Formats: sequence, structure tokens, C-alpha cells
Amino acid sequence: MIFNCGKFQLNLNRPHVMGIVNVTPDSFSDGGKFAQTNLAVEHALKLVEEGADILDVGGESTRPNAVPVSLQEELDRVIPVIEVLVKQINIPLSIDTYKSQVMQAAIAAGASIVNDIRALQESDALSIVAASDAGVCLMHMQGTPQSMQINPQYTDVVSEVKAFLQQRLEVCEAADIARDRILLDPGFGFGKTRAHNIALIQHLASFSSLGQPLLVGLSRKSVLGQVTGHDVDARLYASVAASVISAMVGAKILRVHDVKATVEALKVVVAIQQ
Ligand code: YH5
Repeated sequence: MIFNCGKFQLNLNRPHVMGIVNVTPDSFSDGGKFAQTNLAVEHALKLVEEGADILDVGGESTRPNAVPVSLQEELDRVIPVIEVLVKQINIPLSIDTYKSQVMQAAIAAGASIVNDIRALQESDALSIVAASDAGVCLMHMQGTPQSMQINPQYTDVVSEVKAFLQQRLEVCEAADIARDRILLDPGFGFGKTRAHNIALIQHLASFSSLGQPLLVGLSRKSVLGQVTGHDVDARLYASVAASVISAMVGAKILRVHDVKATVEALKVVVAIQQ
């Protein structure tokens, strides 16, 4: 399975690791914009050394109840980081945003993938990606980051998430975004209860019927806290387990905070899948 994104062509015959690079003041102490950029770049380079295949740069927290940031603030956070990283590394950079102006600026700065929790539903997002050669990750979310965890409801979470992704895939195809540029993601934690997330993991293998590579983001998420009883800073083992389980049932890209541990665990998966 080949994934085309910008100048990169990823062979997804083995699971790939997408390392998370947050450029937000709550993850990087507030010593001004220059310091924030440097800390994010430093962290990104560490993830590359640890074996990341892709880096996902995000400037707005989309955790439940997170405060939205302005367009200008998001641009000021992520664009300098992308500009520095494209010159220093040779793996695809992904921009984690739903704002079309951020997508456009990030692609211009050298980002190869648009990772969109809104699946290109915001105005202009579809045409901006279509006019580029970037890859895209279409994710499912019920509601908005501000409201999504209040009372998530589904009749059948698996078929509803699948139908949404199928529909967004068709919209992308109609807009001339080739299938080999598209990743799909069930969106763990985005408008889902513990039971919804567990059901999606149980049926993850069935998402392969959509015919696209699957990206899974479970790293440190609440469902792992609910299962283990641990706070977000003590979810490493559960996160690694989640990546291993996901890869075993067909996930091609694992979006994670803990790259070194995940890369090593996935070597065992690869050895078994041979
Ligand atoms: C994702 O799944 N997630 S941002 C809450 C946490 C820990 C982590 C309570 N962007 C995804 O990582 N993009 C995010 O602890 C994403 N798939 C894709 N494609 C949320 C996040 C997180 C939230």
C-alpha cells in the first residue's frame, strides 16, 4: 500500500510511526515565540532520532474543552517550526489543523500532509488540499472539540464512523484528490465514550474494507486512563499496547507521543507479520 504525500512516497507495508510535535504553551514553557519554536524543533529532532517516520506539528490543542486559538496565533506557532524542520529532516511533516489558511501556509512552508480532525469540511480546505500534492488524513469527530465529550451518542458507532469516512473519501475523490493521497482515521476520543472507543478498537480490522490506509491516534488518551486508572503522564505502557493492538489488526500509521517505545514494540509486530 503506497501513500503519496508531497515529494514523499511511503510504502505502508510495515506500520509507520507519526510523532506528535505540540507547539502549545502548555507543553512548552512560555519563554516567548523564539524559545517556543526552538523547544518544539528540539523535541521534533529527538523524535526523528528515535525513529519517527512522520512528524505531526500542531498549534492548537484539540483536547476536550481546550480553548481555541486565533488563526494568527496558530500560524505564529506552527509555521516557524515547519520552516526550520523542512531544512533539517527528510521525512514528511504533517500539519494538524482544521483551518484552511493554516493548511495553505503550512503546505507553502513545506508540509507534506494535512492532518484534519474536521476531514476537510471547513470552507476552502478541500480545494487547498486538491490544488496541492499533499497527502491528507480524514478523521471522524462527533461535535466540536468544545462540546464533543458532553454526551456522545450513536446507534452503531462503528457503522456511523465508517459511513462518515466513506462519504468524505467520496467528496475528496470528486475534488480530484487521488486515493493514494488519503488516510482515514476513526478519531479516538473525538465525541466518543469509553464504550464507543472500545467498540472501535474491537472492529478496527473492518475499516480496511474502506480500502485506505488507517491512521490511529490512541496515545495517552482518556480511554487508556479509564482502563488503567492512570493520569495522562502515566499512560506509556497502555499507549504502546494500543499501538501494538492497532498495528496487529491493520493500522498503518500510529500517531504517538512516545516514539522510541512505540518503534521498538512495532518491531515485534513486524517480525510476527512477516
Ligand atoms: C487523532 O486521533 N488526536 S489531538 C487528549 C489526551 C491525549 C492526547 C487526555 N489529533 C488525533 O492527541 N489527529 C489529535 O489526553 C489527531 N487522529 C488524528 N488524525 C488529541 C490528542 C490527545 C487528546
